[in-house]
Parts: sequence; C-alpha cells; structure tokens
Amino acid sequence: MVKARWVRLVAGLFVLALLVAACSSDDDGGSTASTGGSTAATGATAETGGGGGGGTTITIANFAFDPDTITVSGPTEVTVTNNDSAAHTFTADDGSFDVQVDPGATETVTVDVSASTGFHCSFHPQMTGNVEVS
Ligand SMILES: [Cu+2]
Repeated sequence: MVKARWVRLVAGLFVLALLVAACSSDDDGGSTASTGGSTAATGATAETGGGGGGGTTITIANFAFDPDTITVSGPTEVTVTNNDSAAHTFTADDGSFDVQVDPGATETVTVDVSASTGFHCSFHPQMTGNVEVS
C-alpha cells in the first residue's frame, strides 16, 4: 500500500518533470529564434561583403599591373597587392587616386572617376594601365 502511493508520487513527479522539460524546450525554441536574428545580422554583413566583392583586385608582379585595365561604374574599392620586392604606387594619371603599395603589402583605394583615365606607378613610368568607366 505504501509502495503504491510512492509509485503514484514518483509517477506524478515524473509527469511534472516532463512538463517542465517541455517548457524548457520551448525556451530553447525562443533562443534559437534570437540566434536566427543574429544570423540575419550576419547576412547583412555578408551583403556588405558582397558590395566589397563588387570591388576590383589588381596584382602587381614583375613590374606590371595585372589586370592593367579595370572597369568601374561609380566609386569602386580597388585592392592592390604588390608581389614584387620593390615598392610601387597605384596612381591615377589625373591624380584622383594615389596609393603606395610596399613589397608584399596590400592596399585598398577608392577609385571614383567620372571618365576613363590612365594609371601608372610613380616609381616606374613604364608601369601603366587604364580605368574604364562603364
Ligand atoms: Cu612601380
């Protein structure tokens, strides 16, 4: 008789525990939702990355720009990496942008030109290229 009452009590506690557990997992659902929110924020960051992806990359190697012609439409971030052992610059013929890129370094400059222009390296006049506006 006492044993049966125990069993009922334990069974009752067990059901109670299940209910609490169920509530807890609802809470987990809630925090999963807020995790989703921060994932959305990360998505916004990815969008920014996408904008950067719209940028252009130029590599300098063997005293030459590669590619030596880039096309922009509106202000464009251009990332220039110098793989040479000499310093170079990425300089607009019209002076609208000018950045020095040391050996092994990467620099980013905003190219904002309204008309096509040439660019060059200030140190090595034979290094030239063109920005075309689309
Ligand atoms: Cu140079």
